[in-house]
Amino acid sequence: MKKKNDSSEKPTKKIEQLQKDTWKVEGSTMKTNQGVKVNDTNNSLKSGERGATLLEDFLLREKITHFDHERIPERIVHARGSGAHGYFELYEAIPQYTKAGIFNDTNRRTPVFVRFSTVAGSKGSPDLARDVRGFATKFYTDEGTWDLVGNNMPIFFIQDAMKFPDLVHSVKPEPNNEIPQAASAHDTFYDFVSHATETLHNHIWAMSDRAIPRSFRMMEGFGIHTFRFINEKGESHFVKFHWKPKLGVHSVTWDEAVKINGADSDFHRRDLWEAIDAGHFPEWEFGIQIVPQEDEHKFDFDLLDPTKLIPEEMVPVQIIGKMTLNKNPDNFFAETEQIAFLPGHIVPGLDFTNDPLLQGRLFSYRDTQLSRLGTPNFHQIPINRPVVESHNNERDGQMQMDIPKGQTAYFPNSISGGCPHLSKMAEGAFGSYEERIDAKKVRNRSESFSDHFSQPALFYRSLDKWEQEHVAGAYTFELGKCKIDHIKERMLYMIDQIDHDLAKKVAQGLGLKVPSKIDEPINQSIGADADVKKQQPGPKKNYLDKSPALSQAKTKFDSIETRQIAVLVGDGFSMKNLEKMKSSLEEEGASVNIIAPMGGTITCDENMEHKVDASIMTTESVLFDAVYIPGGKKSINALGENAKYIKFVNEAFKHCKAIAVDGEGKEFLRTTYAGKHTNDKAILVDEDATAFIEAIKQHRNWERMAIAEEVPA
Ligand code: HDE
Repeated sequence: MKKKNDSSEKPTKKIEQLQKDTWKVEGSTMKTNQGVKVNDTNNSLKSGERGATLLEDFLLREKITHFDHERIPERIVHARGSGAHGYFELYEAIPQYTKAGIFNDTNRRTPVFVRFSTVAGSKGSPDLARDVRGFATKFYTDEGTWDLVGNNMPIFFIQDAMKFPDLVHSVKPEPNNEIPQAASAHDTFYDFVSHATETLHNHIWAMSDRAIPRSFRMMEGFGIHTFRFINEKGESHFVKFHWKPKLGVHSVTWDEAVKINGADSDFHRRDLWEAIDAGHFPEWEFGIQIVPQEDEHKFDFDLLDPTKLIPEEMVPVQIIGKMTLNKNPDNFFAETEQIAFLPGHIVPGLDFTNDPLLQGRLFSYRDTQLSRLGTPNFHQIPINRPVVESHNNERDGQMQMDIPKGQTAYFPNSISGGCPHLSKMAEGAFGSYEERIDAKKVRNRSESFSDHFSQPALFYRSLDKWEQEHVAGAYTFELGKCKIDHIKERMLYMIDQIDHDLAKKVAQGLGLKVPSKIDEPINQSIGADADVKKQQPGPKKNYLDKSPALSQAKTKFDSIETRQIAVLVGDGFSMKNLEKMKSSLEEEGASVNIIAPMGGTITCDENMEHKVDASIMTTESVLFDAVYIPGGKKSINALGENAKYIKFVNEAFKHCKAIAVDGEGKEFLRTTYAGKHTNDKAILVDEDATAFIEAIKQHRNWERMAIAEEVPA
């Protein structure tokens, strides 16, 4: 293991520097942007008390003009996002693979900023849209900034950058009426997906529970493309990057997602903010899948094809580090909105591959920042600055925020002693892997990219029964929202290529039949002169029966940290019971919320007042992970008088959540659907906190799914 610099003090200072408050409000005086003290910011300058406003009012003009220009263009995709600061720590140095400092010094704490996002919706769209989530990490390393701009699914929809505008235009609101917002369930998207079969793998992931996460903190992250590591000897290894959340991978149900969007459209944003604010810092372990250069062609798929994953059962993920997010931004706009991620930001020891999607991204992101942030100097915005000094001969441009000194802005020069001077590779300069290239210039797709059905089928086969049910439900919902029959039928044909039972289920839900053939060519995402036979999706292969790592049923179920527990009470609840349950839940890191008929305070059976967290009229069952109803006769009578409490518990039952009652709570339970199923393992009557905690750890009791359907939505 190499120790490049002394670590413990310096890196912490860097994190502080990056996370420090540069803006102090306390004790400050209001001044204009030119530093002039202001004595009235409430009234404009007028010709007489009731007269016209004067053009000379520079105070008014500065304030209003700045306000008029407060918005910048939102991101074309990934507009809706939330971010946080944190740091990355390395468990194990890997000099055999890469010379990158961040992967060689276990004493470093590398500052990071992470932005999570949905893809399709506008900036103000709700958090629980069925969508892929962006998972973009900026590592402020000692050798320069590295951006790992990934998603929460390990593959992408398309294989070539050329198709990105088509994909995005098809999923965005339809251009004639700008409907629907943040939703893929419409004709143009399925028209595209059903004609471009390469999309089917990412599409089935988008139909799975991965597309409706319980929390950003409970999502995996993936770099998706195959990248390269380069070591000191100049040797290359292929690498795929993984983030594994410490809290496991968990999702909500579709019925909940729809309701959460109404009850709290900031659900994910709030969840991340509140967890960090409360000191429950989210953590992800960092993993790598390594493929030696000589094994490039060993697989049944092409490593350069971003619609394919390498099953973990074939190449294990080696965990080598951990990321912790420990600080919310001070200002959403300055940090989360203005952060600019570029897949082209890499550091020595890393390199790209010829993945044609990655290659296109290397162009696109710089271009997008120019239009979004309006200047080639976007790297000078505080959140985008590297933590190391940078010098070169780039000058001027809009919004130049530095004052470069000296007579020279060119290289070579003698006037400035040749500075800034170049570095040798041995001194840590960036260098590309010297890949041999000897090829014809062509515009087509490699035949090795033509297997479009094997991996969607592997994914579906690897899911548990309840996950498969959710996938079938999602396809049925999405296609049910489409209006054009030939698109639905074409899509059913495609699903049939993935899995026959799945196609039958979806067809039944749609009231249609699975067609046995469709127009040729099946894949129409090809050039006009392309050899159709070559471009057809190849036959479905079965190189692995199942990949358990793809299933959320195999995730971690060992913590209730940050889980939101609703406690339903009226005046007169049993304080003894509540206190006992509350302290056990809080000891495990859960958050206990008192939900009473009204806000303010509520009185327990020992005549003490307790603070109410939310009145039943202002909250919803879908915002919580589990429900507890303590005894107390008067309290239970009050719950019985309010239909919303019954709805609350019925919904918790429908969404397969843990429900615990004690004392007279049993009587209330009888008035709900849950009362009919007390043999359910996540419905706990008069049991102690340990049993309830175990049930919450399981996230949901999916065995309840079939009977939960009885409960009206
Ligand atoms: Fe992006 N993508 N993308 N993308 N992408 C953007 O960049 C683009 C792709 C991803 O939180 C934009 O700064 C093209 C793959 C994330 O700020 C834009 C292509 C993956 C984010 C853009 C892709 C992603 C973006 C919009 C095909 C997963 C949000 C604003 C060649 C590996 C980053 C911006 C953030 C953002 C273009 C494909 C992930 C327009 C042209 C594949 C997480 O430049």
